[in-house]
Amino acid sequence: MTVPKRVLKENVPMQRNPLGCFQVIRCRAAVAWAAGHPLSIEEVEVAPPKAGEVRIKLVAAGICRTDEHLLQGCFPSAEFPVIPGHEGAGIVESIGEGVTSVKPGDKVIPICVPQCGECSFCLNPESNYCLKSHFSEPQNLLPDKTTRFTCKGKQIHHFLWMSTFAEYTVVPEYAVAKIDPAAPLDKVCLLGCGFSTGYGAAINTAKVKPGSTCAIFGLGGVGLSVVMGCKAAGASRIIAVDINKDKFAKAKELGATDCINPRDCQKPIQEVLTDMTGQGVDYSFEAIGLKETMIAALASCNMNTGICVMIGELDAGSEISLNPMILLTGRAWKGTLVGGWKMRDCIPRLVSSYLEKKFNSDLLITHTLPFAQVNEGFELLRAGKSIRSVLLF
Ligand code: PAD
Ligand code: ZN
Ligand code: ZN
Repeated sequence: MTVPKRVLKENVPMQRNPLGCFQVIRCRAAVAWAAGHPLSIEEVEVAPPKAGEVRIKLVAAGICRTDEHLLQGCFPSAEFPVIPGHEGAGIVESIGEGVTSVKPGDKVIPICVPQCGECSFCLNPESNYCLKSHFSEPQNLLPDKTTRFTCKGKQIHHFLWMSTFAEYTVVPEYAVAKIDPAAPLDKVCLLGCGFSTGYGAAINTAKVKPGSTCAIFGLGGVGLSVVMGCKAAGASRIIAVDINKDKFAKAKELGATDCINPRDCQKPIQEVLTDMTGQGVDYSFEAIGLKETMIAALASCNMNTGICVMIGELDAGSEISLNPMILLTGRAWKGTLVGGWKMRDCIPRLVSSYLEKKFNSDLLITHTLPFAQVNEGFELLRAGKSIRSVLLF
């Protein structure tokens, strides 16, 4: 019996069996079988979406440092084997029962902080932290506590409900943002995490004011997006800090006024920044994920009105010890998840701003690789040679 196949926009085949039910799709995915091992490109089975779920054909996926934390076994609550990846863009292939906000053929970005729209945090206009987020509910399995991925007879875990290092993935409807059909998916995939996180950390979390002074620790895809956000907010001095001087040219191109390598300094970087600015910067951002740079970023901002935003992720179980006097004089220490955006509402708007050329996140893409070279993408990240590598499926 032949399987009826309907071809959707952009040639996405809908995989239905003769009874009209969606079929399991066999496709390639990058599987991390255990921590500390390279990814392995495998043939996996991707089950059809259940009620309230969406199956997406990925077109492009960026590599973020958070995926590296996962591969090294440092991500809280992750479980192996797992399909990593959380910065992707694709096309809806099929939808489960009850899904109304997207349909097959729609261009989408899966979002790593969901927006259920119903919990008290989703209803709070000041918050983007949905109670269905991974700190509340592990996202190693889909919300019904089962996986849609199998490989060689084994169940494979999801990552943040995204698992974008696969040709097809299944995510809950409230973790999908529908975007403008004109958007180039190989570029706007960065809006799924890195760009939105950094840009939003400046605009939404710190609320950088015009004429202010900012310091950004770490000039990867996230930190450079903070530089772009500070510039867009009208900061007059943007000091970029990194131990890799090869990042400085891009930082300057994106708006940094000064670049500093702490290893070239005779004093601790917080003292250097305080000397440079008088009382410390108005806003500091940590986009690395190290205890010492988190403390240095906090100490670099003005002791009275300074705001320090923590973006980098520490290894699972890490703790920071701090003299509370550092906060007593009025400094504020804040964290941000994907830049404070309510992602289902805001990612489509950010995509529109991208299309209107209000920012150029393409400047963060240093490498474009075929999906099969995913390990090469991680090598470039580890060697400090890439900002963002985008994998194409
Ligand atoms: P990246 O590895 O591309 O960039 C990190 C940068 O930090 C590199 O340029 C390094 O050279 C630099 N660096 C390393 N050590 C030091 C040091 N001691 N002093 C100064 N600079 C240093 O990472 P990324 O930009 O993809 O991600 C940055 C962090 O942000 C990482 O911890 C990631 O997990 C986290 C992140 N958080 C969120 C969130 O929602 N909070 C989202 C996305 C990424
Ligand atoms: Zn919610
Ligand atoms: Zn990320």
